[in-house]
Formats: sequence, C-alpha cells, structure tokens
Amino acid sequence: MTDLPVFPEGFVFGAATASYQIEGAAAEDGRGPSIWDTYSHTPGRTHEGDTGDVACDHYHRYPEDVALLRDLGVDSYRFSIAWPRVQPTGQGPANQKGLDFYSRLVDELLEAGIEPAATLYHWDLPQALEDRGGWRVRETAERFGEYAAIVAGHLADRVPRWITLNEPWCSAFLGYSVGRHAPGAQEGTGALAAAHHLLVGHGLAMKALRAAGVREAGITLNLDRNVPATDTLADREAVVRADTQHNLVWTQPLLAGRYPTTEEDTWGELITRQDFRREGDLDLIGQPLDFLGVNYYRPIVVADAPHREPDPARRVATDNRYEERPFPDVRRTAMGWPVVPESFTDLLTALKDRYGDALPPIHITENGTAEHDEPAADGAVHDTDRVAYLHSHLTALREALDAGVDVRGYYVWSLLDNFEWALGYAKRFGVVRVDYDTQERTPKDSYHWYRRLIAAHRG
Ligand code: IFM
Repeated sequence: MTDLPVFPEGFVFGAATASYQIEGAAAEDGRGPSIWDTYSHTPGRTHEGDTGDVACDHYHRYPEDVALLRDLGVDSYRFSIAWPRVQPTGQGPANQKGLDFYSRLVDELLEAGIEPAATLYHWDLPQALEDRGGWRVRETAERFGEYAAIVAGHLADRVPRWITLNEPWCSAFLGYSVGRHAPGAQEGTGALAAAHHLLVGHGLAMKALRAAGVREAGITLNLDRNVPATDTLADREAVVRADTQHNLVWTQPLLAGRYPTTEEDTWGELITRQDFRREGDLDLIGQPLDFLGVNYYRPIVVADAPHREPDPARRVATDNRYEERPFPDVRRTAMGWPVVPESFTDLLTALKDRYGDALPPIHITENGTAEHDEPAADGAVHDTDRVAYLHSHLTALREALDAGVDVRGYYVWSLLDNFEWALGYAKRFGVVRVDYDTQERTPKDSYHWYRRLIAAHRG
C-alpha cells in the first residue's frame, strides 16, 4: 500500500448514487412520473428501451446497500432525492410516503455511522412541471425552492451536507439542446433559459436550506477540462467557447457574481435575444457556498469548426463553432472516454488560479469509470482497469492538494452498477456489480481496493 495516495486527517471518503439510476419502484407509494420515466419509455430514446422502472431495486433493498457502504468503510454516502416522490406533480403538499423513504434511508445510514449527503435534484424533474415548460420557465425554479424547503424541513436535522443541483450542464444542454437526455429537446434560447432558471432554482434552494439551518450547502458541477487540439489561435479561441458553454456559464454567476464576458462570442444572437434574466438574479445565484462539488471523468480535445447549423434561428445552444477530437494515445474506458488523470489535477489547479479566495472548499462529488467487467469463473469481478483508474485519479487529486487546492472529500461514482441514462444498463460504473436478473450484489476488486485505501487512513 506504500504507493497509495495519503490524504489529510478529516478527508471525507464517500460513494455516490442517484435516485432514478438505482431506486426502481417507479410507481410506488405515490411517486409521480418524472421526465426520465417519459423519456425512457419513449421508443428509441434509450439503449434497448431500458428504463429505471426497477433499476437496482434500491427502494426495497436499501438496508443491504447501506450494509455494503458500511463494510466499504465510507465516511459519507451521497444519494439524491426524487422530487416526484416528494411532490408527485412538482407542487403542492408533500407525499408523506415519499419523505418517509428518505427518512428511513437516512436513519439506516446514521446507524451505520455514515454521514448522509443529499442531492436535491439529479435530473428527475416531475413530468407535470415539464408539461408547463420545464426549466425553460421561471416557475420551475420557484417550485424547486418550495420543494427544497419541504425536504430540508424534514431532513435538515439529520443530513449535514446538501447539494442543490447535480450537473446542471446536463439538465440544460443535454436535456434542451443536444436532446440526449430528458426531456429530449433540441433548442437554442430554450436551453439558455433552462441554464439560467437552474441557477435561479439553485439560489432559491440555497435560501431554503439556510432557513432550515443545514450545516453545509453547495452545488455540484461537471466542469470540463477542455484542451486545444493544436496551439493555433483558432483552436485556443474554440476552447474559450467550450469553456463558456461547459464551465463559465455556471462558475461566473456562482463565484464571480457576473455572467461570462465571453457569452456573446459563444452564443451570438441566442444570448442577445434572451429576456429571462431579472434584476437581483445574480445576488440570488451568487450566495456564498460552503463547498463546490466537482465531478470529473475525462478531458475533452477541442478544435475550431464552423457552425453546424448556419441559420441562427434554427441553431441549438451547443452549436458554438467547435468540435471534439479524439484524445491521442491513451486508454479509453467503456464510455470511450480518454483516461488522463493529470487533467484532473489541471482542472482543479486552473479553478484555483481563476477564482483564488473566492473558490470555496471542494468536494469531488463524482469520479469513476465504466469498464467492460464481467464475473470470472469464481464469481469475483476482477476490474483491474477500474482499480487503475481510481488509483491514478486519487493520486492526481492528491497532487492538486499539494498544489494548494482545498479539497475536502472524494465520492466514487458509483456504489452500484446502475441505469446510465440513455445508455441504459449497458455501461457499468459500480464498484459493486449488480446482476439485474437476480438483483444480487457482488463487490468488485475495486470495492476491495477502495476499502483498503480508506482503512489505511484510519489510525
Ligand atoms: O451516471 C452519471 C451520473 O448520473 C452523473 N455524472 C456522470 C455519471 C456517469 O456518466
């Protein structure tokens, strides 16, 4: 174990999941439909028509899953709360049975000595709200603030760490521009409005969490490390547009109190046509964060390119005059993602360089990999590629700490193999294998590796 990275005392080791990806019980105890139920049940949207109807059946098997977390030795477990379990139509009184489920989960975690870390929104918007405009409209942000108040009112006394939104980039841009996530829209201004209303919703949820007296509240972003394909000015400028779309659209309002100065160059007429911003929004969005959650998986190579759609009236928000290129000469995961651990260090040090003292402490709220792992003849899962990925990325994270970045915790994605959104059950990210026919859980070699790493940090 001598080559394993060592983290400071008090560093939080955790594991993460999300409601729609693991819970199942899609129509149980009053849960209403979410946009992901609609999307996954629409033919052609997901791999082999997979849905989250059953997923890992965590709704019924959560005691077994908490026992796996306890044996893993994690300090904290990051899960998300399904809004349509708590408010089946996204508004109005709480569905007590939905709240009771999360209350039971939290109690089970606390009994196991594990700190719960709750995400309020990991993409399962109540379908009824999408029918009224979804994140394109401000009303959804207002309903989100009310939902946050209900949940915090029930759980704030037992949940110390709260995350308002998970990866709003995916909600806004995969959901309303690329169309590869629910609700599957392909729009220009609609996606930019969604991005803004997600930030407003975050601000309203922060106020609700503060009012409930929670210990720590923050937001999780999937920041990208965009690197230019060549050193030409054109490619370097393309990186600025990619950074604006992926990163600055969130970090500037959240951490610098302003919208990105590069937004007009990135979105042109789409952003100048917007009328969704209101006076006071930046103050709401820019409330102090106790921590910033960062999810990291891979870097992206960016090259200058023309607009894919020449007509601005028909252009989607992710058509920003750049294209992705393959990362040369590195291993790729089962997602096709390049494995470049040093990019993880670079992402974090660049964040520190840009925001300095305005950067709150960081929690890595997701990091991990999908691999082609299969059980061996003895039933064990020797996921050596995942072990190598985790080892190299935790080492890269340690280097970021050495470079002065204040990182307080790390959550592996994911505890369980689960529903990987449009890719269904074809991609496995878990440190625990799930047999979807029997629901049997098998800890993989990576689970045992992570367990040893955590144990090595205990006195
Ligand atoms: O599975 C997802 C998760 O829901 C959000 N972050 C990225 C993961 C892997 O794609």
